Amino acid sequence: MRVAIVGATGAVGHELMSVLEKSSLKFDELLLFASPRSAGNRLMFRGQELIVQATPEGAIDADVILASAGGAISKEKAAAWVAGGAVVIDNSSAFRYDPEVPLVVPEVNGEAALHHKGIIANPNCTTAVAVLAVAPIHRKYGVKRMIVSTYQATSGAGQKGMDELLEQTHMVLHGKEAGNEVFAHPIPFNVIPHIDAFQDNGYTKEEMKVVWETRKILGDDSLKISCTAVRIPTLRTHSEAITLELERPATPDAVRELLSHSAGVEVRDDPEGKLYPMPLTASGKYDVEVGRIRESLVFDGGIDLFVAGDQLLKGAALNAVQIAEYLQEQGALKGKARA
Ligand code: A2P
Ligand code: 11C
Repeated sequence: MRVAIVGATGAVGHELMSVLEKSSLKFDELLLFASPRSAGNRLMFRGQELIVQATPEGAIDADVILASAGGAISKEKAAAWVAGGAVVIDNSSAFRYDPEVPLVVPEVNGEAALHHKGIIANPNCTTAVAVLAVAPIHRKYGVKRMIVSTYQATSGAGQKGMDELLEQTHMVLHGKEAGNEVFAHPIPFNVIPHIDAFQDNGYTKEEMKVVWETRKILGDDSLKISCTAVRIPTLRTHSEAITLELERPATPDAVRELLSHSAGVEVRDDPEGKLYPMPLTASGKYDVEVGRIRESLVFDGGIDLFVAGDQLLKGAALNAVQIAEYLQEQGALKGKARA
């Protein structure tokens, strides 16, 4: 069994390697690919030095390809990777809305992965983090309407996003004016309600991804969802305030109890003890923290909550590796014979 990472030198690539190191996925060899700029770079994996290769034009001789080099690369190359016999687990948005491509969060709809035709899509990180908390509530109480406001870390824009936060904060602290290249405005000491391109309806693409992807993962096109996505000056972990209108009334205690048994979720909810989800505590964690669970003051029987999830992990690298693990556990991932 051979696994390849395309985009190994990026922020998600780095996390993919660290998640794979600890993963139960059985494989014999890991291949690393990035742009030609990184060819020849050496990265450590399980005590061994691996050499990064330039991503080839055509097929890659691997059984699983974890792609995290952006949508353009995935669009250009995924067909050749699939034709070469690999299962592609794609982190980009390139194929998420293709009805032929399953969009998978294993704790929620893992079974969908078994119906792939070569490509499985990993959701947008904001969606993945939200859906872990919302899916169990949806199953038990039926979500009718969902309103989300996000607080998204700079690593959502990759390594260059984190670099811009650190470099520009340093500028401000040394009395200089902050600039911006990655973000629409200077990010230090600011919040920016603009992630990805504005659409005709006034929402950004990031906000619409939450709408489209949550519906696809939960398998419910009737769900009404609205999102405001905001970039904040943190390094990692996306936080989200979520309001849910429900078909059947829930109580905060019942939701706390339900989520305390839900996979991928850590209930962190003791306001008196100053215990609630935060990037400071959620970063580096596999589980998504959920807290501030309370009765909605707007929707009778509805629920308000706050989540914080390390989006480089559950929103990207961890989810991708979990999909591969799930396929292997189900006997749906086999290495091919090689000379
Ligand atoms: P490189 O480091 O060589 O530029 P991030 O999301 O953190 O910005 O990372 C993007 C990842 O995608 C990096 O590993 C980057 O490699 C890789 N990448 C960028 N352009 C290409 C390309 N044309 N072919 C393959 N990989 C690419
Ligand atoms: C961000 N959520 O925080 C975005 C990054 O669709 O995979 C992930 C984009 C995507 O900027």
